[in-house]
This record gives sequence, structure tokens and C-alpha cells, in this order.
Amino acid sequence: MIKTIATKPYDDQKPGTSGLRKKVPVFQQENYAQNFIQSIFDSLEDFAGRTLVIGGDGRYFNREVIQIAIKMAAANGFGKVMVGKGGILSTPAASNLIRKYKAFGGIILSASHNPGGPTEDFGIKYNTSNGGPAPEKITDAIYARSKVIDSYKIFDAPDLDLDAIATLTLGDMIVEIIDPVADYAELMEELFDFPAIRNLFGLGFQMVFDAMSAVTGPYAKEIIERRLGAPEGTVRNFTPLPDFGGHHPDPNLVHAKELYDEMMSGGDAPDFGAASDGDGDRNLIIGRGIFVTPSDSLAVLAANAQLAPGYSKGIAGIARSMPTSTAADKVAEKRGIGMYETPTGWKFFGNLLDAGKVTICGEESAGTGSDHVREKDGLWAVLLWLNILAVRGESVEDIVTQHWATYGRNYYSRHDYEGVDSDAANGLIAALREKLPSLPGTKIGDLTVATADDFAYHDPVDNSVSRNQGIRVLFAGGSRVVFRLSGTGTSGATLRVYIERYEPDANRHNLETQAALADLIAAAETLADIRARTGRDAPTVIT
Ligand code: VG1
Ligand code: CO
Repeated sequence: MIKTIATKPYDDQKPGTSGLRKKVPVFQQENYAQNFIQSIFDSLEDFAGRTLVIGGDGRYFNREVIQIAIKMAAANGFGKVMVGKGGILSTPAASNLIRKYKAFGGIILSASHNPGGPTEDFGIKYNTSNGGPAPEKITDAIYARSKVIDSYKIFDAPDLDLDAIATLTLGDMIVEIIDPVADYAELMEELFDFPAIRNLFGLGFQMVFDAMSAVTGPYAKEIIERRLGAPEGTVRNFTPLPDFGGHHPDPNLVHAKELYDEMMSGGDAPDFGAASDGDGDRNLIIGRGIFVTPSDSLAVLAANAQLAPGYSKGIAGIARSMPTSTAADKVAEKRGIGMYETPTGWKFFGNLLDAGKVTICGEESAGTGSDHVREKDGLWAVLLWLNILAVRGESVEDIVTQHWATYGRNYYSRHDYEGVDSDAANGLIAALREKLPSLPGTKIGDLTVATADDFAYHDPVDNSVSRNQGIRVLFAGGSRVVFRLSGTGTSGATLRVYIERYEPDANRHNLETQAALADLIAAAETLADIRARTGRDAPTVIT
């Protein structure tokens, strides 16, 4: 039976960089999740009888919200929902399902790389029929609706069994509980040369994949160990846990330190190390003795993608988020293909991918992906690396150093100041914004500011404009610093400072990154007064 329940709006349901993210207790307030889900449905049209994909990264509160979402989908007139068994679907796998089965859209329950548990983070995100995150036009409509919503519809029924593959019904709606891995694994087999990678493992190639007790565990087990024949034990922390084992499922040098240390341990280290985040869309790539920055990884993957069957015809173009280093630009330039610079967040790549303008996209925050889905895809990046390693027969270090020799090296680092007072963080950005007109020509140490602006993106496909996407200060010679505030945090503000320096000279490609960037790090402090304004002496996380 369909029930209409009266509710009161909340004023804080504004989706950020990637969906609505809040602490679990916020989501546990009366009707909080229901309000947001109904606001999503109220912002969409013509979905009666259509299919909705539902799944999440297995974090705390996942199962409760999945039951609610299924019952609300039935009450709102969807014809069918496809739900990953156990409520599990990685973000890229959900994107694939939406595309493959021509679903109307999907609801993904995740707070991605944020920690999980009763007092940690939860999130809800809506993806459209192209498989990608809803564009701003839709997220703005959802937010507007959430501020005035006064009722929601839900099917009154007992909870469904999500733990067995089955086809069930709820009123007139079909509920398909599906294997979360099968369709995704099949897609990977189409894109990559599995026999070549299997052969590589047969030769004794050693790999470690850390699933960080998050969603990629079952995917990596099936693909890397079962289908590609890597020895059992290659995939670690492969059981998705509601609290990620108490860890922070963010595959960076701080939260995946154990893996990093192992890869840096010398001649006995494995050949290849990788990890993914809470919802499976990020990737960390480390070769024996060398960490590959996500920006470099994007450039290397773009330059070598044609070695994988799925990209053998070459790539149409590359897109990167504005703060991502310009390493990929050098590849695009040499190949004579298009290069696009978008704001942070995967939703901005959707139009470019749909229009066929780009094939490969990436972000400095460990996100890489292609037109095979409309999300960044952690395992995809790992498999493309494996495919390239198998074909070239060289080490990660050799491939990266050769890449630098050909294109030059973009030294790159991001300094995060987490949990900063929101007013202080906003004040810092406002002060920078005010300074912008006076900056060009200014000298800071040996650096001269060439241009400075607040990045605005003009989407070449739908002509929409997104303003205030980050303060960028470019110096003569091509170095730059970028300042922006995170849109995924759930407490206080996170200031991100992105620092980049281009070094064409191959004799200077072996510097320690922080040392190579020292003058720019100092310039960032001079420009933004970070210490005084945030009260912090040092960043919380350096990646
Ligand atoms: C961060 C990253 C951004 C990424 C986003 C979602 O956003 O910087 O590149 O797209 O997270 O990634 P922000 O606004 O906090 O800088 V995920 O894996 O959390 O979906
Ligand atoms: Co993620």
C-alpha cells in the first residue's frame, strides 16, 4: 500500500561536489533521507515505469537507506529497481548498470573516501541516464525542492531480503537483486587484454591491491585473482565493512601508508601496488620505489591507452579538472587531440564524454576514468596500468621516467588543511578574491605572477557557466598555485592548496617533490596568509 507521509523540510540538503554528505546522526534525523530522496524524485520527470539502479559502498546505514529508497521508488511509480546483492554496488559499477540496462537513473549511497560508522559519514547521490552524476541544473533543483518539501510517498511493506539473487515484486514494481560484480567484470574483459595480463602474472609479476575494507574487495577478488590469475592474497582487506575496519578509505599516501612503505622497501618490494577508496572510484598507483601522482598517472594512461584493446583506435581527447596538473596537456598537445579543463567533480566530464570530445578524464584527487562509464573508476585505472605493463614489459619506474623525459615533469602536491573554522576558510578565499586584480606583475621571491583569476567554466556542450571554482595564481614560466575549499567534507571547512611546477630538464627530474616546490609553497603562504588565518602551522594531509 502506498502511503503519503507529512514531513518538514531541512535547510541543509545542498548537494556538494559529489552528492549530499553528512554525518550519520544527521541522516538519522526523522525523515531526513526520505526528504532528500523525495526531493530527487520530485526534480525528475517521466520516469513512470522506468528502471532505477540502487546500491552503495556497504558503509554504516547503507542497508536502512536502501530499503527506504526501494519502497519510495515503488510508491513514486518506477517500474523496476536493480539492486546489488547485499546493497553493494561500486560507483563505477552502478554507472555501468545504468548505461547497460538503459535505466532512467540511479541512487548511489556513499560518502566515498570519507570514513564510515555510526558517528562518521554517509551520503546520497543521484546519477542520470547517461550513468553520470546529476549536473548542477538537477542538483540545484533537488536542493530547491528539499527546502519546501512537505510530504513523501513510500510503499508500506516489510523489508526485502537483499542477500539472495532474486526477482521480487513490491506492488507493481519489480525488484531485481543482482550480482554486483558480473556486469562490471564483463565490461573490463571487453576493454583490456586479459590473456596478456594473465601471462604477466604467470611470469611471477607481483602485485598488491588494498581494497581498504571497502567496496572494491569483491570486484578485485573476482577480476584480479580469479579471472587474471594473480595468486590468492594479492587482494587485501577485501571484505567490505560498515566502518572500513575503523580506517579512512582514502587511497592516499597518508591513509594507505602501509602499502606505500611496502612498495618503497627496496628490491624485494612487489612490482606493482594499488588501492581504491570507499566507493571504488579512486585509485592509488605505486610502482616498486615510485609513487605515481594521480596527475602523472592520467598523463601516462592517456599516452599509452592505445595499448589496450578498448582504446586501440586512439583517444579522442583528454579532460582534467582545473587543479589537476598540466602533465596530460603535454600529451594532448603532442598528439594533436583536444584538451579540456573543467571544475573539480566528475559531473563536469559528462557532457564532454557524451559528445565524444574526450575519451579519458582525470582528477588530481586519484580519479581517472574513460568513456566506458560516466564515473571515475578505480579498478579500471589499475587494469589499464596492468595492461600497459604487460604489453611494454617494463617497470612502472621505467615507464614514468621515460614519460618525464619525453614530456617534462610536472612536480605536483596538494596540501589539505582539514577541519578549519568555516568563517576563517571563507575569509581566506574572500581576501584572495579581492586581491586578484592587483596580482599580475607582482613579485613573490623569485616568482612573478603572470595571471590570477577565480576559475569559471563555460561548458562547450550545453553552454552552462559555473563560476567561483577555485582561485588560481599562475606564475611566469608555468608554475602555479590554486586555492579552493572542499565540497565533500562534513565538519568545518577543508582548504586545499594545489601546487605545481613544470620542469622540462631531464637532469632535474629526480628532486624530492616538496623540495622542488618549496618556493611555491612559500608563495602560497605569502599570498593567502594561511597560518594566521587558519591557525595551522602545517597541512593536515599532504598528497
Ligand atoms: C573531492 C576531490 C574531487 C572529487 C570529489 C569526489 O572533492 O577533490 O576531485 O571529484 O572529492 O570524489 P572536494 O570538493 O572535497 O575537493 V569521491 O571519490 O569523494 O566521490
Ligand atoms: Co570515491
